[in-house]
Amino acid sequence: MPNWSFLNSGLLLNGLTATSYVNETQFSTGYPACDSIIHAGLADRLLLPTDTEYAARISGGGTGYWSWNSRQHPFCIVQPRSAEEVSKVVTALLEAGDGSGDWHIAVRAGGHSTGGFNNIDNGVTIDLGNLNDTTYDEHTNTASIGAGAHWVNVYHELDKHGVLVTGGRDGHVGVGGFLLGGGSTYFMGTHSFACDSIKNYEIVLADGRIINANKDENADLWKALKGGGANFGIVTRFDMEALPNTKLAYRVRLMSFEHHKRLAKDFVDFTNTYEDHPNDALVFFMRGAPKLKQSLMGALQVNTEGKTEGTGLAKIDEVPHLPIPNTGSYEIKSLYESALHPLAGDQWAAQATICFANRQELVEKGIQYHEQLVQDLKQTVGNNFTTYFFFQPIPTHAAKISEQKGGNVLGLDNAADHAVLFTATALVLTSQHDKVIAQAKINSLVTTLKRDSQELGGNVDLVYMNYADSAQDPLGSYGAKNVEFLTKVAQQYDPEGLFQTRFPLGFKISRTNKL
Ligand SMILES: Cc1cc2nc3c(=O)[nH]c(=O)nc-3n(C[C@H](O)[C@H](O)[C@H](O)COP(=O)(O)OP(=O)(O)OC[C@H]3O[C@@H](n4cnc5c(N)ncnc54)[C@H](O)[C@@H]3O)c2cc1C
Ligand SMILES: *[C@@H]1O[C@H](CO)[C@@H](O)[C@H](O)[C@H]1NC(C)=O
Ligand SMILES: *[C@@H]1O[C@H](CO)[C@@H](O)[C@H](O)[C@H]1NC(C)=O
Ligand SMILES: CC(=O)N[C@H]1CO[C@H](CO)[C@@H](O)[C@@H]1O
Repeated sequence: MPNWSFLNSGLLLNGLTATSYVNETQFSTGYPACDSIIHAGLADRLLLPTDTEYAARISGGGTGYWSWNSRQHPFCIVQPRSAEEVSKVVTALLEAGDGSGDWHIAVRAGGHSTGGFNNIDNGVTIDLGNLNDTTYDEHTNTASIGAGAHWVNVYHELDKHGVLVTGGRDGHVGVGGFLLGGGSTYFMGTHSFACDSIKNYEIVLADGRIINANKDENADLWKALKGGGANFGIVTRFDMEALPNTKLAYRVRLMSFEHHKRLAKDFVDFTNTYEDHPNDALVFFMRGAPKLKQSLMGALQVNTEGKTEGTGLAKIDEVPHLPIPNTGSYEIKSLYESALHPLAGDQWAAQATICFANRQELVEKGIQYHEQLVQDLKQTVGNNFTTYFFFQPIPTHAAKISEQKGGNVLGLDNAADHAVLFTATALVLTSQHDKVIAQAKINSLVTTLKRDSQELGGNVDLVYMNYADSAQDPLGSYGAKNVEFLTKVAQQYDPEGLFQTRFPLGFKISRTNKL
């Protein structure tokens, strides 16, 4: 007798979770790719569009994506809980088809990137959110961190052991994407990029193998992963060198626009002398909004040893700040506490980045272009947007620290000048159309500023992956030698190029504008 029970269960997905299908192999989710996960024994790791958690995972709020840019709707979301399960998922999905129908695979860690790299409409999203364990081994002073964790949870766990790692500043940012792109932190002056403190990567390759990459084992892959992005496999765990859990001196100050020239100079001086005060951190920023008469100038000021006086920030401290609640005075707090107030997302986000040499006239141009952008967006986008421009120092001595720790692929090794990492961001509430307008304005502005830097002899090639728009070429910016190296390593660990083709999202070495 044929079993017709699917008429009132399997065929109509209403209210059913993937688990119901486990023993009913004649029924299909409707997608061979999702069925392949069931056949691999991972039905209860699957979220189908009919599951309530599926919608929650895609929307904003606590568990969703940071920006609306990532609200694609995959065939299904798969949430592996171990490296072994990631391996099974990768193998099942790659065997499920060749993608000739143009379905592909996305990988999500913390979900904070804004380039549309972490979710997919036609395809399956591998969600690493359950790989969120943090453990600490005091014998080796190593923190082992799951790729899907958020920094605030990492710090909370490490706090219990009296240690920290040089991770993200905003606690809700994810570990995976952040570390694969480099990682700019409060510890730039003493430890350079976050990726430079990674001792070992556990990674699942396209052929399903789970391997380690460190200075002794697969050392070429270890180096390539330090800034090389999602080109080699899925990293499941990062083992990082831990530091004593010092208290930070932390404050955010907002200042009147009238001080902008003075602040540009102070920022440049801070960067020029960074090596002499390496425990300080400064993120200089601007904030604009349609209702503000003038943009605000801002400084996020940190000393990682808890000092509030006699630091490299003393000159900036002389600029008076505005009496705005929750800003102004120093707080002495742990890295965990400082990560507790993430920047709210739930908007469309437009963003692009370049670096330039640490020259006051280039910082001032950035400031001037910010004011133009705000006027432009008032005309085009209207009343619902916020702009942020960020300026962060990358001193030449940081590259030397990276080198001592085994080197990364960002291409800063022989930098003659201190660099300024510049990011232009606009958050838009109204529509995707308005976001595209804002993105075009930002890309045009960044192109102009790049040209200015070239004309003034202040060009720095680096396009920092973690802030880059999908139209930019961060991997290409690392220089010919690094592009060649990354190409070789990708070919060695993924000979079929599956992380270039079946995992097409993000910055791919095969698509780099070769120098
Ligand atoms: C509010 C905010 C604050 C930020 N602050 C900082 C900062 O202080 N310093 C800084 O450097 N950057 C910062 N960023 C940028 C941030 O580093 C990037 O957005 C980064 O991509 C976030 O990582 P994620 O895991 O959350 O991202 P996701 O969007 O989940 O991942 C980003 C990309 O990496 C890939 N990926 C992620 N994990 C893996 C993995 N394990 N294996 C293979 N591929 C993977 C994804 O497929 C995707 O393409 C900030 C961003 C925001 C929105
Ligand atoms: C599948 O069938 C086996 C054997 O009949 C049973 O033990 C198991 O519980 C079933 N699994 C599910 C998820 O229904
Ligand atoms: C890890 O993720 C699970 C499932 O999303 C969640 O319940 C748990 O609280 C998370 N743990 C940590 C330490 O963040
Ligand atoms: C879509 C949206 O958020 N629209 C808002 C834009 O701003 C005006 C004025 O602040 C609001 O009234 C709208 O609701």
